[in-house]
Amino acid sequence: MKFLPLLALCALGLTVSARAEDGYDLWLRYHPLEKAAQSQYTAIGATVVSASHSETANVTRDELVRGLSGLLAKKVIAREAISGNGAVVFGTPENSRIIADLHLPLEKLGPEGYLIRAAVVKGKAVTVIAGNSDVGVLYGAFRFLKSIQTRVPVEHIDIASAPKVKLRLLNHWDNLDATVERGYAGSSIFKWWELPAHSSQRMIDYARANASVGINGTVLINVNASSLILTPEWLRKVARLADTFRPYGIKVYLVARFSAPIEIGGLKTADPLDPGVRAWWKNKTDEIYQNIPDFGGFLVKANSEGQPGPQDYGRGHADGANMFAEALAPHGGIVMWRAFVYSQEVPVDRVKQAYDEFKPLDGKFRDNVILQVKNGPLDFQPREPFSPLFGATPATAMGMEVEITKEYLGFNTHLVYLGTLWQEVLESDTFAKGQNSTVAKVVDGSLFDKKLTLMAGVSNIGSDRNWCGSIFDQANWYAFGRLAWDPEARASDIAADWVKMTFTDNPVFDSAAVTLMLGSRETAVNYMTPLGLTHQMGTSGHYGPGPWVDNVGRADWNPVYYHRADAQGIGFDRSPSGSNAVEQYAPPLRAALSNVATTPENALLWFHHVPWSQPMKSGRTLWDELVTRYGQGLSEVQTMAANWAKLKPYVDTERFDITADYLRIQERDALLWRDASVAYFSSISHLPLPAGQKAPLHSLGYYEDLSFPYAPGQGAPARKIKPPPVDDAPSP
Ligand code: GCW
Repeated sequence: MKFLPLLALCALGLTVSARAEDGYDLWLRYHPLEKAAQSQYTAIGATVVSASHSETANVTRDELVRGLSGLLAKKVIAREAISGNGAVVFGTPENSRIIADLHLPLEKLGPEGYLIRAAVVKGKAVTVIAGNSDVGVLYGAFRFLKSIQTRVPVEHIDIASAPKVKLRLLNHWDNLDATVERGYAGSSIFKWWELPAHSSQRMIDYARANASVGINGTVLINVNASSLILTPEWLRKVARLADTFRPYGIKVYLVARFSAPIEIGGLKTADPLDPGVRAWWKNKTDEIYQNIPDFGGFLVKANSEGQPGPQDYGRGHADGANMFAEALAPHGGIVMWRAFVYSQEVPVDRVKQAYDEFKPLDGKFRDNVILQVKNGPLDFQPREPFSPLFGATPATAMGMEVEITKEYLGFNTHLVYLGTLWQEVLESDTFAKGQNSTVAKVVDGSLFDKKLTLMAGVSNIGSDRNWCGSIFDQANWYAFGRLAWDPEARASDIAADWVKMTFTDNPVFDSAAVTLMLGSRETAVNYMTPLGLTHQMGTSGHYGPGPWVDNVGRADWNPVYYHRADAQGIGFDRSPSGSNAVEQYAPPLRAALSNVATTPENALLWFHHVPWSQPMKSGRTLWDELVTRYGQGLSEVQTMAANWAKLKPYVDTERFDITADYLRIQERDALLWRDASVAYFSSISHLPLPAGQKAPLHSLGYYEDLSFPYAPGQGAPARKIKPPPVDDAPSP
């Protein structure tokens, strides 16, 4: 940025960073607050006080020193005793005399909660950050810094917070060769080749960022797993990472490939009831704990999409899960057993299959097993109803898995804030125990009084300098952590905090950026899959539109399976006259969803096959409404891009530009989605476009011929390569 314009902006009171920012610092930038805001915090002195030198206390101290000196633009030093007013004192009653003597109400905060309070110690005004464990205190330190980053007054601060969910985990779908399944931010951040000799600074920064939002565990490898990770050489690599993450309260977990006893153990079977197999897993688990004493446990994808599992031996999911549970129990480890199972051999509506499989197993799992259920019954679509498994298994611990990486939502280039999607699911009422039995209450364990609770997020982190492939995708990592801590938190509050911490505290910028984020998911639904349509993405890559696709080997991987459009209408009949998937929901919902008139329009085509002529709330017919929604999605992206352009004066060049460029890509893609979908469905409905709606730019054949063999995130090399049409072919 040139000198003169910068001066002019300063004169206008705008805060623009003169140096380019690449996003590496995430929401932990700690740039000096504007002068006016700094004067709010003059009571905070220049010392950080702790008597503890545990690894976690040391990183807490360093974070506070770094944060306070950055934000308040002054020299802050660490001490062991209070020397004057304004000290920030942190610790637990065990490691700090000062905190013990204050007799703070810490009992209800559990092992990871914190209390931040203004207090007077020996006549000096101080701020205390206390908890029952060092990690709780670390979370408190991040919260204190957040208060300043978001310009909350702290003079009379009195905040107590404890996580409502026990396991707040990232799931990496990272392969050992550094590719990332469904990853759009470069290659894996885990440099297995260099481990265990070298663990980079980036691993520390990764742990810091996770701890700052309360994430306390990470599954390091893809659920489509390699057994190799369980061999001695690789376990040493894992142990080095565990050592790096430990000070930040982050445990490591691994995926257990069901067939490992055969692949690396030399056994003839992996039958979970075979004594030799059970002994093998017990020994393997003991070996893991010798390397990593606080190892978290196993995540397992079994009998799903070609992965091996207990059903290969005629056994059930509970047999498989309990075998691991038995091996882990003596060490305090847990099993996360995925409920993402479906089979084309089963002639049942795919979205019913997980419930059919697991509902009868309720109560059959050991105490250290938790079922990990995707938020919706299908597969991380732009919109799905909540999975009917939530609320259906009172005797089984159940956690929720969401996808932070945007496999079905335009990868890293589309701006889609997922906080609103997850909030919509979490606040859905399952009616499992009458009204207000929300999914959040299943997830936080309060509905069925469960102690083992879990939120898992499929990571969007990669080797890109900005971590997530785009600046706004960082918000999804941030929001995941916040919602895992408190599943009843509001997506709008989270977005507002993130914007202030990531960019600036300028009300003009903040309100425009938050508005952009809050509308973005509905916009994507509109241009991709409006009115309850689902899984209309092209084969394999899942990026662009492919509503015509009907040639993939298994029926339920084809978009035509899901939209079921014909000359009469469109949608999947899941009412009692159709697949009757509605029966899996509790009675009041079941009744409402069985009927077109009482099904929310945003889920209409998920539950019903509806005539094109059906009148909608807008007064339009279904056909006209569908076409209108696609167009609306496109025009909303155009508005997003125009609104972002207006924010240029408030943002550093690099972060402004990447976002502006990506919005242009999103606009191009929204047009493609709209035109391709309208072209295809017109060919089925044979109806004219509603007045004012433009004809697609190209013929249907043009769109059908597009192919994107190199779309990232697919892992395996492209199966079919076709040259793109010569004219203005979009690229993925
Ligand atoms: O959505 C599908 C993805 C697969 C993924 C699978 C799963 C890891 O397309 O890439 O595999 O879900 O969740 O297991």
